[in-house]
Amino acid sequence: MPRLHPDALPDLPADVACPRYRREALRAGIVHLGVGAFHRAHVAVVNEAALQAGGDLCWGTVGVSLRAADTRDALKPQDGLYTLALRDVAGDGSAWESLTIVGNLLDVLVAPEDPRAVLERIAHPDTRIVSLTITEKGYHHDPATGALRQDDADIAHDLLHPGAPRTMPGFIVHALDLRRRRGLMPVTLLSCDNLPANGEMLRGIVLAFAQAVDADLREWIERHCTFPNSMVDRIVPRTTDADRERIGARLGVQDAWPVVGEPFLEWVVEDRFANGQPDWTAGGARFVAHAEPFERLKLRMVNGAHSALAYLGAMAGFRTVDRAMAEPSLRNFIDALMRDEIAPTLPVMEGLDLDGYRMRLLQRFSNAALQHQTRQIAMDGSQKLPQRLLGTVRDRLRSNQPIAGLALAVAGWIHYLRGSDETGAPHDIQDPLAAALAERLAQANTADSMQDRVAFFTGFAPVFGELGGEPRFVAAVASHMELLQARGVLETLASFDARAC
Ligand code: CS2
Repeated sequence: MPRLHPDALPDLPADVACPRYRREALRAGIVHLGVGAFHRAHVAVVNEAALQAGGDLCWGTVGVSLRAADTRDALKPQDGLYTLALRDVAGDGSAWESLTIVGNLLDVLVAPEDPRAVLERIAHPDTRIVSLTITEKGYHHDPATGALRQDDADIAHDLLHPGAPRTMPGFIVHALDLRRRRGLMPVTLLSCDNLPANGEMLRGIVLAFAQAVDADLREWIERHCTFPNSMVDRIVPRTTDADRERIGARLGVQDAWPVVGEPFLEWVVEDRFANGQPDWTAGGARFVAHAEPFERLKLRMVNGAHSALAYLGAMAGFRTVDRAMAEPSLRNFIDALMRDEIAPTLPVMEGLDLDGYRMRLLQRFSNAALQHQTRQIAMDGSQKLPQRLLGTVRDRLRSNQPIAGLALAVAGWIHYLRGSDETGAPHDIQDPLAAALAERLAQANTADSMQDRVAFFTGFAPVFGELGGEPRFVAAVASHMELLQARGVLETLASFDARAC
């Protein structure tokens, strides 16, 4: 089968949407770090809509992979074109899919192959926005406090090697230094990761790194660059070979790396750009003055519930989120967790129908056309739990409210860390802190009582902060751990009492 390529566009089926703007005239106003599936199914798609609506052709994108060459290798022969497949289940239970060819990715740079090219791209006069989806661990921060980990070996490397960095802070700060020295315009640094106050956090990390490089540079960045907070939402499972085959068959050409997502999309961005921005409202984005309430809503409801479902679901042997949702006890638990424990901690937001938001989420999680793997969401728990579940726990402890469901979700993570599900199937613990967590767990398990084990484990400050010293939290997690270990997830859920802790 021939490859997807600009020359193949005229012959694609009529129901496949294709770029209508003059692609050959696009310039790269955006450099995107972390050009994975999420970016290609979210930010790039909204950006594409702005171009399709007649937006300025200065807003093409150069993507950067901070680690692997696979995305570049897949997309280069396709001249950067790829397919977005939006999937859902129709009323009759059959899966449907709409296909769009996305064209605003002009090039993909692979940072380890040529770090200088990445620095020069960020320092290019055309570059006006540097956006990021590098996942939580790409920030090299302490998950509990959000501060840059100065003890991190790669950060130490990047401070010493301005011409060949490895990390996001290294690339951004050293490239901004080039811009400053060359008298170029500042840029907007736009985090699109699932972190609370992601722009503020990115700012803190970039400024801390810059301070260690040169205090004047820090001041230049602080004065001229902006770091808007943003909330991003779309479920994007990992692309499978089955997706590649099905999409290729429909296109009549082979796409080596299409991306698959749900139809739902939200993007709320603070309107603080240092050097202009595309009209992303054409693709459904909203510009607001303060994104933090939206971020909190999303991280706690969508991601908090998602992680709870992933750990408990995976341990009960459910491979996909929709299968886990088809188990009534899990669905009811997730619904109750959102309604009774998470929603009451959220700020009042004008025009938000929180019940409707929750019902919609239950539907989104039940989308069987996505085949979203519970293990994919279970990854990197140490980086995800603080903003997804533990902030909510803290708020509820402070106002003396029950935390039984949240504690069960946290217990689900600890249960998952044992490395095999309840059917005996093993799973890898993929987490940047995996070694430290394994050590902590092994030591915890030498204690006599479950209470002491959980107290020791949750004493791990990089994840739990001070929470390990909260007797109510420890007792609640310990009582669920007893049940999970003795009887498993489904029986624990059957006897779950929301008022118990
Ligand atoms: C998921 C998110 O993998 C995960 O941790 O919870 O990627 C989730 O699908 C998105 O944030 C939804 O917007």
